[in-house]
This record gives sequence, structure tokens and C-alpha cells, in this order.
Amino acid sequence: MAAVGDARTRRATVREDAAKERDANAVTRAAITRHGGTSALVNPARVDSTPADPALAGSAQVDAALADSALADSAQVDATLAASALADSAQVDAALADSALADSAQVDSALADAVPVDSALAHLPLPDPAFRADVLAGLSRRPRAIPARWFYDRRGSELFEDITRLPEYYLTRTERSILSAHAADIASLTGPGRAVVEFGSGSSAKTPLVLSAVAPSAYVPIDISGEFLRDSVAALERQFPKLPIHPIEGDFMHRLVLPAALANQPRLGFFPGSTIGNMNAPAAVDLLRAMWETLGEGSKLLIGIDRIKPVNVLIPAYDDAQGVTAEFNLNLLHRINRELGGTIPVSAFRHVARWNDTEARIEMHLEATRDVSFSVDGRPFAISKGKTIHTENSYKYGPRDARLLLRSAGWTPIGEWTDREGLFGLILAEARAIPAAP
Ligand code: SAH
Ligand code: AVI
Repeated sequence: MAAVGDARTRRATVREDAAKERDANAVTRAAITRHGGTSALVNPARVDSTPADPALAGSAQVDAALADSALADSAQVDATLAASALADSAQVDAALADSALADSAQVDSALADAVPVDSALAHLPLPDPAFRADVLAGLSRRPRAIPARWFYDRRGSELFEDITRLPEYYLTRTERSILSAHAADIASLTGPGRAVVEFGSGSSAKTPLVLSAVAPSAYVPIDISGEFLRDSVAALERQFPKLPIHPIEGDFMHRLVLPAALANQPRLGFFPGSTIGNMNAPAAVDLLRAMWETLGEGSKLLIGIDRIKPVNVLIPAYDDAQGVTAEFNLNLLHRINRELGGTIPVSAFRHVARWNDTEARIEMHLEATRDVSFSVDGRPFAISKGKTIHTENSYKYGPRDARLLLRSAGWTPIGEWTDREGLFGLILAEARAIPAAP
């Protein structure tokens, strides 16, 4: 294991690795290249051309999902959201380039008279095509729904950090307390010298607890929120100056090509915060399988999964007294206005958090408080008073459900910890081949 002590040498190594991985990948996401170009530390080419679920990859299937305006029930919406998240964005980009989304037969007949893009928008930076596609499709389907990953622009990442400090948001402090209390047990089960690969690393606030315990060979934080990732890496480099850090700005829903420097190093995946809860079960299994493939057989995964608990604890965690979660939710509309030339009257929407007991999930919505009409990227939309845009699901799991979810994707639980009240679960699992049925 080559420990690169000097930050400049490390950056040079990362650049070399980036060049190799660029060659290794058949498809590079345009959006990642765009962001990746802003920092030498962020490797622009790492997303494998194979999405987690190849069946959902083809643009024809994506188009078909977009065309289905009869999506009445939320399970179907989840499937479509998963399809949208998993769709190979290169193909989505290609579809956009062909103006496939402008075809009213494929999207929504109401869009047939779509207003052309306002020339006043010409000065705006190029919007992320995948964001544009998800927003236009999400506002066109019924019920309306936009994938939660678009919360995380810089402002969204900052607001999420504020949420983690709220008294009502028990998740972060509980998971941190479990990690502190059991770091030594976790380290004895993982052993030293693993490359720690963190999925959805955000501020990497909990990461030092793990890095200090497991004596890692390298650290690979992965996040779509590029600017925020760069700041977090700079802080970690100061704290762990001898640790090679290889940040990846990208979408973890795809199987990733890890930096060449990690070849032959055993791996420990780290997926804290119950981010797995933001996916429905099929998407969660696809993601866990993609992680299995990214990390390889024999790897370990330390994952935080929030538990089912009384509604009087859950609802305030997602609808806090200070209104920070409301601001986080509404920031999605501001982001659409900022990046996609939207004219959404944000003050005409209110944040709603609901517990859906059948699905065992918190749902966040943005509800129109009056009839509204607006445009996004020149396309007209109307929402009647009381109707919502579904913006997030946060699934909660019982301990057995959580273990079953992991096993469904080839991860065998080998350790499990919780807090005194059993609010949150932390599971260590191992990537094993799925055994044959008896
Ligand atoms: N792990 C941190 C942050 C959780 S917030 C914690 O435990 O507190 C969820 C994080 O996942 C955000 O930083 C967000 O930018 C990132 N994220 C969400 N969807 C993603 C995706 N599809 N690919 C990569 N990162 C994603
Ligand atoms: C990142 N994710 C696990 C958070 C959650 O609890 O579902 C996002 C969040 N949404 C509202 N508050 C926090």
C-alpha cells in the first residue's frame, strides 16, 4: 500500500489515476466532466457505463417510463423514480439532445404547445441535463415527483448539515454515539489496512470516528455535491495528512470504477446517515448490489439504517420547529428557478411531512397553497391548490427487515449495534457470494 504523505504528490497521483480510469471507462457523464473540470482533486471519469440495473438503462425504457402518465399509485412512482435515478445519464443526455422530451407524445400532451426557451436565459450556465430531464418528467407525471438526490446543490448540502444539528433530528447524533461507543468492536471485525469508500459522504462529519478506529490505507469519499465534497476533503486532509484521499464526484447509483491506487487493497464501504432509506426496496437492493460489485467479494460494508419508531418522534424530525427542513425542501424549487430558468412562485408552496404506515416511510411533499402556473426551461406547468410535488421518501426498517435487505444484495451481516432506545441501527456486513438455496 503506497501511503502518499505529501498533498502535492497525492494530487499528481490522483491525476494519473484519473487519466487511467478515463481510458477504462466507455462512457463519461457529461455532468460529472463539467463539475470535475473545476478541481484537480475531483476525478472526472469514473462512472462505469453499466448502471446498477441494466434493464432500466436504455433510453427507450426511460422514455417509456416518462410517457406513462397513468402512474396513480406511489409504488409505481417509486419504480419510475428508481428508473430515472438509474438511467444511464449519457443515454438521457442523448435523448435530450434529440429533443425526445419535447415530443408531446412521449411526455404529456399538455406540453405540445411548449413555449420555446426564452432567449433571456442564454446567459445562464448550461443546466445539468439529468436534472432538467428529472424535473420536466417529474412535473409532467401524476402524482408529481422529483428524485430526492436533486436536493443537494451547495445550499441543499449546507441546509442538510443544519438539519443534522436540530434537536428533533435524532438520526445524526444517535448514529455518531453508536459509532463512538463501538468503534473498537467495529475495528476488530474489519481489521486494519482497508481502503474506506464512503457513499454520499457529504460533510464527512462522522468519518473521522471510523478512520481513527480502522487504520485505513486510503479514503474514497463519493458524493454528487461537488463543491461541498471538495471542502470536506480539504478539512479531512488537514486532519489526516498522511492518508491518501481520492474523492469521486459522481452518482453512487452506478457501479463505480475505483481509483487504480486501490487495486489489491481490501475495502470497507461506509454508508452512514440512513441514506439507503431514501430509496425504495428495489432501488436499495440495486444500489447495494452495485456497491458489492464496486467493492468486490470479501469487502465489508458499515451501513447506518434508521428504524421504525413512533410517529410523534418521526414527524418532528422531518418537520422541525425552526423550519430548517421546510427550507431544505423548498430549496429544490429555488434550485429549479436558479438552474433551469424556472418561474416557480416558491412562496405559494408549503413543506409537508407525512408518515405512510403501509410503506413504512416518511414522505416529504411540496404542497401548492393556491392554484399556480409557472414555466421551467420555457415549458408551462400548472398545479392546483392542495396538490403536491413528492420530493422525498425516507424508509424506516425494523432490525430483521434491515438484515434481509442486506442479504438480498449479497451482504451478510456480521455485526450490529444500536443505541439504548433502539432508535437507529448500525450494521457491519460482508460481501459473500449468495449461497445456493437448500
Ligand atoms: N453521509 C452523510 C450525509 C448524508 S446526506 C451523513 O451521514 O450525514 C446524503 C448525501 O448523499 C448528500 O451529501 C448527497 O449529496 C449525497 N447523495 C445523494 N444522492 C446521491 C447519489 N445518487 N450519488 C452520490 N451522492 C448522493
Ligand atoms: C440523507 N437522508 C438520509 C435524510 C433523511 O433523513 O432521509 C435527508 C433528510 N430529509 C429531510 N431531513 C433529512
